[in-house]
Amino acid sequence: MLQKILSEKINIWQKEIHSVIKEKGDEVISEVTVSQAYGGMRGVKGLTCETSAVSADSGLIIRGHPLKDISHISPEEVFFLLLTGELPNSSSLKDIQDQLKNNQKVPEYVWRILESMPKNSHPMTMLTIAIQSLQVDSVFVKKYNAGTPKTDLWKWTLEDGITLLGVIPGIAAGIYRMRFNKGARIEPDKTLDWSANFAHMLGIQNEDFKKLMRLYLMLHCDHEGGNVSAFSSLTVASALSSPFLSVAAGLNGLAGPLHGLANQECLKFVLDVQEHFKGVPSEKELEDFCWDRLNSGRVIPGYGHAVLRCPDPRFTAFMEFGKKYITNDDVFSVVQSLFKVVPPVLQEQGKAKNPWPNVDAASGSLLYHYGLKEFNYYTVLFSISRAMGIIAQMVINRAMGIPITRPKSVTTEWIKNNT
Ligand code: AMX
Repeated sequence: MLQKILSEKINIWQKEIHSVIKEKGDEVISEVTVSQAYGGMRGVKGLTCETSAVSADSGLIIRGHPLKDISHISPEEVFFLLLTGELPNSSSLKDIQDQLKNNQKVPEYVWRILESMPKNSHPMTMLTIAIQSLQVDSVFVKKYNAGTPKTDLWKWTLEDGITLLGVIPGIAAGIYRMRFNKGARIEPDKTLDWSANFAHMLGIQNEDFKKLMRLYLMLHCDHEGGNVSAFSSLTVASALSSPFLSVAAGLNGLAGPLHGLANQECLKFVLDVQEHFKGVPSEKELEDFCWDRLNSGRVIPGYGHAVLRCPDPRFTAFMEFGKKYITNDDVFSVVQSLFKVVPPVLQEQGKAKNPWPNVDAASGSLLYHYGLKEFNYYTVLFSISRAMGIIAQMVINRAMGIPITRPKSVTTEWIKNNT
């Protein structure tokens, strides 16, 4: 059903894009300065992304819906929205949920590979190796090798993408139980939705934690096309590498401390505050603590952003969840106090362009509350969710026939002689 809905839309989108290129192909949308060429291409508009956009003053917008308006929808619904631009009706939702359930079974070779890795491997290394190993069963590769027309490649990208989304919660939960000595793996439960089944396989049998997983896996799904994980995945996919190799490439980027790994740092900071004061400090104590940290040349984790200039709506959604479901928890209380204290401190200091919290300021405290205390696992949760956005972007890029990524680089000598 999803494939049929997409086929119809893709025909329309292809025509629209062809006419945009025909009418506006020579219009200039961005210029590049020498500083930008040396500075990670920050701010250069050189890509298109249909699934989502990030606005400085309102944050993530998914297919035209500001995140704050749709933070209640499930990950399965957001995946359908990312792909098609529409929210699913009940039969489309059931169809996508069934497709995910039909792909829950983790192949035995994945467990053998994971079991043979060093016991202290980072969970993200384990996850991306497991995903890469699934390449052996890639339909995309089989169809490509059989000479499938280029115009059909999106269909096999989608098929592999759904296989991956079906299997990734089981792999991730298996990694958690293996890596942190939680006991035997827990079999999937077909009566549960994608997020609740993941919580079940982790071994955290708490109804509110299942709700948190639904929110967590929805909120991290996509953040337009130029962030490290999406951009890396799409670059690899543009060479027609399989969706498994391409998603693994992006998630290896998410495993970097400047990107997805930042969430473990943020919780560590909150726990340091709690440990330092043996509980929840007063606002004045917290303010002094933050100034001491800034004056010693360190940043306040969880605050600031390269693009946003407002509180991240994903942070707001997590705070609303915490206020609704969590009481008498020192760690969450510290997070709430930091939200009162840090923005005015950063504003007074005057360095950070954005004094507001980002997504990572609250998420760790909620996971911690429900007993998921292994910080270095948190980026795996982010990865399960982000795989949805990456796969949706990949399907659309294949359908639109976006060619291999190949920007032009220049040497410093060239810049000296030509500018
Ligand atoms: N605390 C203290 N100083 C901060 C700050 C913070 N939270 N955020 C920014 N600043 C400082 C910068 O270090 C920089 O100082 P400098 O001029 O001495 O180098 C100055 O303010 C200007 O930085 P900026 O343009 O506002 O930010 P940026 O785009 O360069 O960096 C980010 C953005 C997120 C890396 C930065 O705000 C930061 O380090 N925040 C804390 C760490 C964090 O929360 N990371 C998670 C990011 C979310 C994510 O992507 N997962």
